[in-house]
Amino acid sequence: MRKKLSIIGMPMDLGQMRRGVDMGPSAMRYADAVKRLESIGYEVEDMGDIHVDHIDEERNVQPSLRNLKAITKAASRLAGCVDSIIKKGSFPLVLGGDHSIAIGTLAGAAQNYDNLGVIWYDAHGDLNTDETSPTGNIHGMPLAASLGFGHSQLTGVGGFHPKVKPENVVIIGARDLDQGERDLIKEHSIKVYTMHEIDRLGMTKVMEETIDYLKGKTDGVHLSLDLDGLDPHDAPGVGTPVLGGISYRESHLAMEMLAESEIITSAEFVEVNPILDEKNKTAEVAVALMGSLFGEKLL
Ligand code: 6HN
Ligand code: MN
Ligand code: MN
Ligand code: MN
Repeated sequence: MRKKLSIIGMPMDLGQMRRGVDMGPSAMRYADAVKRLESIGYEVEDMGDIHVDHIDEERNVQPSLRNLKAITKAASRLAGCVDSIIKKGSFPLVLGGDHSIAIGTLAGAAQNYDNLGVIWYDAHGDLNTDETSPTGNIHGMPLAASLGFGHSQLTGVGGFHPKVKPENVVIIGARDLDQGERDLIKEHSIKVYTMHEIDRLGMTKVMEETIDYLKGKTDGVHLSLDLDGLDPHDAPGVGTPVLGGISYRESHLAMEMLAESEIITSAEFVEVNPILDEKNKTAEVAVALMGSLFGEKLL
């Protein structure tokens, strides 16, 4: 029997201030995500996009949590969809959209595992709360919310919290962390491979350690891949680029090692912004990385 994979688009841009990231799912579809995954041997079902309100009813009422209402509404819809995909025995692959969507993806996935692991591949920690955020943008808060920190409307998506435990999280690629995020990382001993460790140890060692760290103690692992984890040279179409990132080749290696490990049970590719991109390059990079994550072989 062929393995099943279900794609859901999440055209969300309310978690940050730049327009265009809501077109990320279209850009990745245009870069032939479905065909690529089918050619690896998956039975792929494209479920289309989750409805996201264009504008929040309470827009700018709460500058420390912009568009809270529309984001939590859409996150709940996504959570239900991800949960049902897992329950029917398929693999959920979510196309973003800004990173606030991870609140919904993780809420849906976590209903199916007692000890969900998370790999957060990102230049940022996304560990802010409304109290620590320098911007009020919710795309900087999804990992905190999933750990149970922050506003109750964010932590409560799906009706339970936390979705993940701090000891089951690994952040890879961090190079822009706010003070509140650093404090949270230290206080809860979250495992982080910053660019320093990636340079120093090499991606092979980083991924070996990550897989070892999560393998024994988790019963499922979600990959949340923010394209800004990569260097802006390789992935220019993102809203919050940070120089000195992970290369395209290192990222392929990371995905290939995850494919071999067979630990990943759900995934999302986020922050692709076609308006800021160069000829759909970032969407193409995302789809190429999906190829490696799902076991594409050169020979
Ligand atoms: N992302 N730390 C900054 C903030 O606004 O909280 C940037 C967050 C970026 C979030 O890239 O998913
Ligand atoms: Mn992010
Ligand atoms: Mn980021
Ligand atoms: Mn920052």
